[in-house]
Amino acid sequence: MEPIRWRVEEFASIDSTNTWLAARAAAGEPEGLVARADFQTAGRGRLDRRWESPSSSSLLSSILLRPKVLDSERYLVSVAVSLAARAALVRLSGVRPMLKWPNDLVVGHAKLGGLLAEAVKSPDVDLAVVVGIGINLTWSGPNGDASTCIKDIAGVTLQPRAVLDLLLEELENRLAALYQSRGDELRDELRGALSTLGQHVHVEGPTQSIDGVALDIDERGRLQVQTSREVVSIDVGDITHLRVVEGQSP
Ligand code: BT5
Repeated sequence: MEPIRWRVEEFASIDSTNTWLAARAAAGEPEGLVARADFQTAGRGRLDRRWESPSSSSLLSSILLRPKVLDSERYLVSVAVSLAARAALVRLSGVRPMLKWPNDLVVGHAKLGGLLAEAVKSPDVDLAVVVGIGINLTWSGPNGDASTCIKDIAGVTLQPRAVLDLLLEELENRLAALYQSRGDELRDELRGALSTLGQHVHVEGPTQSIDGVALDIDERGRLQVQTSREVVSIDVGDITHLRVVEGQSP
């Protein structure tokens, strides 16, 4: 695989790095464009949720990829970004966050960061995926004990750009693995990083609500949940409609 040529555009303030990058993707921008902002006036989470962060307290970034993978493996693109972020944080701070299915970086039960992946279709070019990531570095988030930051955990102040540069380096390796080995390596790394596995989960969706124990993810990234009656697959395609609440290990 040709190395990706990363091109980082930095902003003191922007509405949302995902919104900006999605517009560039729709206009045909090649993969590798990355946006990073000190502040977002309209930072977005999934659905209509907001992503909040005082200026210069977090990594707020979005990455444009045009992955040549099967539709069923597209979820591995944001998995690759989460795992790359995790590896970068370990190297810079010693903090090893876990991943909470489908899109959170957590330390214990506290949210350290989140991902927002959006597909952008435009004529005559490969499908684009914009993966946005927010990681709290020096501000512990809006939700008391339910959110946290690297400074509170490890006592170190990381620079957002340094985290981003290392994240992109780690991402390159994982994308190469994804393109070469059809995702097996990434799925294995994901299994080792998912705090959700082995936990009691309560999954709320638009039409159903499920309680059970998270057993595994399958090859399409679906969470396998053992309920009292059967094993239910929670589709990663529905992630924007689902909330997973983790409980105690069984
Ligand atoms: C996410 O959504 O976790 C995805 C967050 C993605 C943010 C990045 S920043 C760069 C890029 N540009 C954007 O506009 N977005 C991306 P979700 O799972 O829906 O979680 C949102 C919920 O997390 C909110 O409703 C709050 O409860 C909580 N929250 C908001 N800000 C937070 C923060 N800084 N730390 C921890 N939790 C936060």
